Amino acid sequence: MSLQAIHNIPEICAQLGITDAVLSPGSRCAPLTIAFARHPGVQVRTVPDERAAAFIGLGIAQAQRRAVALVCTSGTAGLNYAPAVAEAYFQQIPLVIFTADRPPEWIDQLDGQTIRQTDLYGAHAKGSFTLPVDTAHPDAEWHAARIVSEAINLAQRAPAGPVQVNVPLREPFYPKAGEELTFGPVKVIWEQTATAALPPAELRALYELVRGAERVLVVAGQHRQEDDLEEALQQFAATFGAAVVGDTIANVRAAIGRQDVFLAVQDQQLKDSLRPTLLLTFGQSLISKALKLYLRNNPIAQHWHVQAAGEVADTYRALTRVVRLGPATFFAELAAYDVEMLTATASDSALPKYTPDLSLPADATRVARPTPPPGAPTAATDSYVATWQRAETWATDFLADFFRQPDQPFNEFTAIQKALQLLPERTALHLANSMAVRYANIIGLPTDRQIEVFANRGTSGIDGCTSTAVGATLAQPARPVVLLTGDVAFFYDRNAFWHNYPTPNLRVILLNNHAGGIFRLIDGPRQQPELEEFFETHQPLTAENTARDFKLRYFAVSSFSELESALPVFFAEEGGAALLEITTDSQTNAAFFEHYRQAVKTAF
Ligand SMILES: Cc1ncc(C[n+]2csc(CCOP(=O)(O)OP(=O)(O)O)c2C)c(N)n1
Repeated sequence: MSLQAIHNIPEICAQLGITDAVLSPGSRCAPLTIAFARHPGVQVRTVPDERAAAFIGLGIAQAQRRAVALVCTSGTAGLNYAPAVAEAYFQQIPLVIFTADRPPEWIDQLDGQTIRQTDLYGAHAKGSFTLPVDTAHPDAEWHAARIVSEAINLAQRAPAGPVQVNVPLREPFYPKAGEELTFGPVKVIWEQTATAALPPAELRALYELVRGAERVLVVAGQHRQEDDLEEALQQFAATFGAAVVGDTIANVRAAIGRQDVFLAVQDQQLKDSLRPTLLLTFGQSLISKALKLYLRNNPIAQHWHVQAAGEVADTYRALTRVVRLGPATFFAELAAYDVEMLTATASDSALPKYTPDLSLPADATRVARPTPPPGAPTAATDSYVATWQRAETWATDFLADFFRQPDQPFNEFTAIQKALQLLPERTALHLANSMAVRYANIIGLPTDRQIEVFANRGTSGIDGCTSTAVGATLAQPARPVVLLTGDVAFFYDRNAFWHNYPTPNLRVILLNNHAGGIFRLIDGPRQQPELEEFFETHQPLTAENTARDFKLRYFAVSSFSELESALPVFFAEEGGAALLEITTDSQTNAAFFEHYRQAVKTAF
């Protein structure tokens, strides 16, 4: 049987822009493994635990902003990819997954390592293909190559995501001793993405609607950092007097970010004054429960979601329009249109008039629009923005005072606040589920250091947060990667380190409260007698042995003074991969966090 169709696979990957593959060992996958390992255009790494391998692949794809190939053997190997596949699906990260399989006649015949692999990931993959088993005929070889091109294009097409290619293979699997593999020549199919723009009439219609809206609020969901988006948002906000709000995972540096604090207060007057008439959203999920509930519970006249392609969620039960544009294009085009309007001649009076119903609900407090200063380039108002900014300033000041309090018990909330302040320049910050990402979202990040934030919020699993950070570390060895994680998430995913690739730029901050501390902080489990055994799941481990096993410099702290002395050495560039274990008590953490919650309420 010819294996040329298999040898062509890494060649097609390389030609279509895939530079990295993560392999896991097995014999059924040997032809794929050998082809990838010998192809000069793809960097391969091997990770034995497929769950970790797939999350490492996801971390690499995230960091490089392009698809990564995964290769595993038949049987449960591919099933172990499933958590990362689901995360990639909801976070829209392209993965091309090659699962080796037995030929169809041997499925369900009591052979080992054989399961039903067709469409293995079901609704959590964008597609599933099966390669032909016998590819000796030129048409079959062309068919196989075409499938691989189609799979890669599908994975990368917006919204990006995971795609499975099941590869049934018959023995013999191995080339003869000394046999050289040839890669191609093979035909690939390129898919070109057009940059979308709105037809002029529609752009004008949207412009008029935004211009007519009394209070415009932009809420950014999880999104990659993008300079052109940042710039477009700033222009848009300045032009229309819009407020821009985003969680840490939205990666919009100029956004208002302390909503977890000021929206937690019980002040309906404040909430009314912040309420938009037009809500514009883009990106994926929010961390801030306070913001999500606020938007759900305070009816909004119009909600537009801006997303070039793919399904759109009606997260706030208010969705009235979907705009099929990339967010950077949308915000830039509307801001630019405003400039055109202002420079237009009197013939503009012939423009069609729009009279959108964007009025505030009768019960909302109105905010007066100030007169723009003479000569101002736009007719925008800033008073609505100022209301949000005042809340932001209040919350920032409140937090600074709160964390400065003397005589605090050693607790993880304050420990994180201290650690985040010292993050190195250009850190890729990976926040594990669940309290790590929540604490960081409340506290906020230094704004002067170009920090980019990642979190597995597609499914909010605790099962691959470390592996994802390790993948980022491998993909960007010159960039500091800091993982902030709880102990259950950390010990769950220790196989993230179980491979032979150095990660000198990785710094893991482990918040070890010997439990799933979140369950003591949320209403429901914390009131139950089953809390400790069945929700928090107390565990006695420390990470010292893990650090020794995987050659991570190990720092252990259990007081503020120890933490403060350890942090600069821990973060220092020289020295290599390090793990800082911050040991706290979950009851103290819960009491301190409750103290914070009460302080917010009473301070406002
Ligand atoms: C795969 C998976 N299993 C279970 C959960 C439910 N869960 C959410 S948070 C959590 C505990 C996490 O504990 P830890 O990592 O110590 O962080 P902390 O709660 O202390 O912040 C669990 C079990 C999940 N999110 N993902």
